[in-house]
Amino acid sequence: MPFMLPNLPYAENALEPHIDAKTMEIHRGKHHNAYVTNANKALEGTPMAEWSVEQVCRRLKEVPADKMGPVRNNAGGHFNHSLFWEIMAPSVKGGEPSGDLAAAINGAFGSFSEFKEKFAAAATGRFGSGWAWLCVHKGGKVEVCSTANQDNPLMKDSIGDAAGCGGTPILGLDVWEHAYYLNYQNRRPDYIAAWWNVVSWKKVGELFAAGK
Ligand code: MN3
Repeated sequence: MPFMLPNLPYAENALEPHIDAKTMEIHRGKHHNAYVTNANKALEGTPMAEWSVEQVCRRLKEVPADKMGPVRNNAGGHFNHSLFWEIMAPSVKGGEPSGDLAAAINGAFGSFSEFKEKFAAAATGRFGSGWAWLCVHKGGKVEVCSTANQDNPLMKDSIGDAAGCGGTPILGLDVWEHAYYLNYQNRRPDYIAAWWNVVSWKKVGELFAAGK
């Protein structure tokens, strides 16, 4: 099965005022759609065309060398954006993690607010385009990292340090300008501060439980 552009689990305007409908429309309908189309094109006729996008990211080094660049960028882009839509939700109003995830965050960073500072610093400090991540390692330890372009931590075996911490991403923030420029222009820190209002800690907690 080729990759498919996923539907949003909410309306395009549901994350307003923090993320506006026009940004959501272009971001998913144009940018994410292009990653899906180009990943399918690059993988066509290879054995990897049958793999899930997570498998493709984890086993990137098995992709034929002449397709490695396009697959890294576009399968990476597909995985990253699919996660991004899922970990946001309307009306969560800046909730907090609970249960085992809260305990893991407090254990790793001291407190939820210290975690947020560290994550925001990773997102703000990413020069150019990329992502900030909260990842879980086997055993349940959580870690913050950042990657450039459409790289992600699943690619650790194939791209080394460019994949950040190498855990399983459970929270990701897109800091490409296309994610915020219409509403926030150059003010990436304002976008990051507003984004906390739409993080679905329920979903992140599910991903933590599945990935630990
Ligand atoms: Mn994007």
